[in-house]
Amino acid sequence: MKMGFRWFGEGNDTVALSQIRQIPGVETIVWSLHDVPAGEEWPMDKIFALRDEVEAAGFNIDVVESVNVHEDIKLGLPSRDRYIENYKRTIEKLGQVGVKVICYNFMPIFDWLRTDLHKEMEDGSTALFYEKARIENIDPFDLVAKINENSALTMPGWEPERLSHLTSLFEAYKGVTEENLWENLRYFLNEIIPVAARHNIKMAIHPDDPPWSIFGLPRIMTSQANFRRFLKLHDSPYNGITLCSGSLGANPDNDIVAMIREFADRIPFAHIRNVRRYENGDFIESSHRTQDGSVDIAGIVQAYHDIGFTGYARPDHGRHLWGEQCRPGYGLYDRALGIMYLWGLWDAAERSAQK
Ligand code: CS2
Ligand code: MN
Repeated sequence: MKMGFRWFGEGNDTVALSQIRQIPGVETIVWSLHDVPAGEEWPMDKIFALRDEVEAAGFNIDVVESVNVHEDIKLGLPSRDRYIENYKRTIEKLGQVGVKVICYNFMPIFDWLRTDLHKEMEDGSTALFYEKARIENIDPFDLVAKINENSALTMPGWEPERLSHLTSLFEAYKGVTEENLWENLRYFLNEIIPVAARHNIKMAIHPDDPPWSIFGLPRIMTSQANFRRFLKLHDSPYNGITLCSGSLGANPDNDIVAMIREFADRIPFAHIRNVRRYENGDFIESSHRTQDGSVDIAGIVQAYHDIGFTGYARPDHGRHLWGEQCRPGYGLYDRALGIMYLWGLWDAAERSAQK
């Protein structure tokens, strides 16, 4: 297991590379060019600049998260071919600087969705929280209208300046079914995986977060059965998964350990984090420790050890501790604690395997 840490770039992250350097065992910076819009080709000079900065700080740039997929590709519009060409050129360029894994997702409109970015926990820390009932009966067009009337009703991802964009995207997704999304994903994979293979880059799709349909939008990367289907859509070692235990773990039906064992040779990248689920379907992103949440992190690390996992891992979101001001979910302290927990479990597994 190789350990990575997500970093959003100088001026875009409250955490410094020099701080990450002091977390034991971190070799890889998980990075992206966050200012390049989805669908555009990444400029080589920016890639070089990022590489030089990260390497000078003592890390490698093996993992990119994410190269985002333009909505027209997910929608299967004729304009997708142009964006797919750009995507391929970005893969080629990342191959030139030695990138090994590209994480991406195929979620319509929203990436991860939460209702509260700073929900207070019993110990005074805050964490990302999802309130199911608040999302469940929302008609997106209705919500847009309400926020237009009263901007205090906004939710993360629904900031007033995004509303007109959101409205047209929701229009575009009307009538798009899960089967359409599968077909559009297959088309995309058939185009990009051969390019990734030529450059020895493993593509690793991230699960949908939460792993169920929201606002009536189709979502397909949600379960073990669907990941099985995904891997068969384009059967290549370069077509893999970012197995995110926290995203998948929001649904109690998902057995992450079973997924690790079944998909063992197709997981180039692991996101390992916990989530505490409540009876009513709400969940909160608890500490990485098994006892603090509903996901068996100890069992997960043991399973990775058992399969001889040599891929990349990172702690995923963390809580906000000790008054830290940071990007929601991406502070220094809790992710650093998470890494030490993961290493502890890993080393214990290593010891017991040697006996
Ligand atoms: C999130 C996502 O759960 C997560 O890892 O932080 O933003 C994730 O990075 C993307 O969905 C990957 O494409
Ligand atoms: Mn994740």
